[in-house]
Amino acid sequence: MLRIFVFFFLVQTVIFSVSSPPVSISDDQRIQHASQTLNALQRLLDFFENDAKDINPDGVFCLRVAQGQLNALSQSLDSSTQLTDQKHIIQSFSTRIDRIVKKSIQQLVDTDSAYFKRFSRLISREFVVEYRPRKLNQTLIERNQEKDSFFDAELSDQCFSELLSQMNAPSCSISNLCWKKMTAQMTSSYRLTHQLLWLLIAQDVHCQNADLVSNRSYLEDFFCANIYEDANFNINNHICQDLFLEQLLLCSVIGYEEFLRSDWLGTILTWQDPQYNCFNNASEVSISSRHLLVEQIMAHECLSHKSGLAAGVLATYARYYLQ
Ligand SMILES: *[C@@H]1O[C@H](CO)[C@@H](O)[C@H](O)[C@H]1NC(C)=O
Ligand SMILES: *[C@@H]1O[C@H](CO)[C@@H](O)[C@H](O)[C@H]1NC(C)=O
Ligand SMILES: CC(=O)N[C@H]1CO[C@H](CO)[C@@H](O)[C@@H]1O
Repeated sequence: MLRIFVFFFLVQTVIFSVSSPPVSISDDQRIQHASQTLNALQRLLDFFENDAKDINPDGVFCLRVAQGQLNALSQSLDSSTQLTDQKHIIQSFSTRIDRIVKKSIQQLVDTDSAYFKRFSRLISREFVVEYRPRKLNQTLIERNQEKDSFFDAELSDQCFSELLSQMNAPSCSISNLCWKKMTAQMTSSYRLTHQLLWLLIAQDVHCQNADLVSNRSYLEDFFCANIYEDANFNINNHICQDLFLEQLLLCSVIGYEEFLRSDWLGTILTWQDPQYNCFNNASEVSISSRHLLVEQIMAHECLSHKSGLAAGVLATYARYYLQ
């Protein structure tokens, strides 16, 4: 309680000094939500810092996504006339993530070589995608149809590798198989989120493939309209917390702000372990294979991927409230 109060106090009066008095209740609420979010993120980073050696590549990747969001927020605060991050808290969180990730990468180099090597370029730096605030397009929702949730992890990894091997290359080729699988309709669950993730990774590695560039905006609209339906179902039925966090993270980092609902934030905050500050609930976990976005159990039954996703989600909410 004290801690929340202290942080809240800092956020309101020191870190984010508002140049003019808040004009509406909603400005006030925004600051309040942001302080709750940053407080939760700070505790989560405490957890990661204490157990950095046990974070798997998937958890590291999510922390890089969180870092990208924090860096973008920090830049926007630097040029803001309304809010000032006087103690550079946002930048210090980003620096902290960098330190945590470097520690865990040192460990991964030794213990997880093949899988780690495949994705080492992806997690060597912050993850950056364009944030463009936009609305969901309801007409793109595929209703009352049988969807395919089968997730072929090997194929998915292969298509991610295809992109990563062309990082910053002047031209970028995509195999027919990957294009077909990664843009297929009528999919759901992790299969669907990984189709979107593939698009985001393409952007992060600056893949300038013509088909991809001309269809990106439509595909993002299509994926996120359907992911929203899926996410809403999961949270309303109290199932699949990890999948829900992944759905929220991937669509919100590119600007589908309808995902950043304050009632959803409230629910997510209740999932954080009050003692260990991580995200756990191992009853949901199925550790099938070592492919991108798989789970690993850390100290105190904490979950690496789920806690990483939560870090990304909290950073994205903070950006949304403060930028
Ligand atoms: C929504 O998607 C439909 C179908 O692709 C398209 O015709 C329409 O222009 C889109 N609406 C918006 C607002 O983008
Ligand atoms: C753990 O996950 C299960 C299945 O998703 C869910 O029903 C349960 O409420 C969760 N428990 C907590 C404490 O969140
Ligand atoms: C391969 C593919 O689906 N390409 C489409 C990309 O978008 C253009 C224009 O929007 C379409 O004409 C292509 O068919």
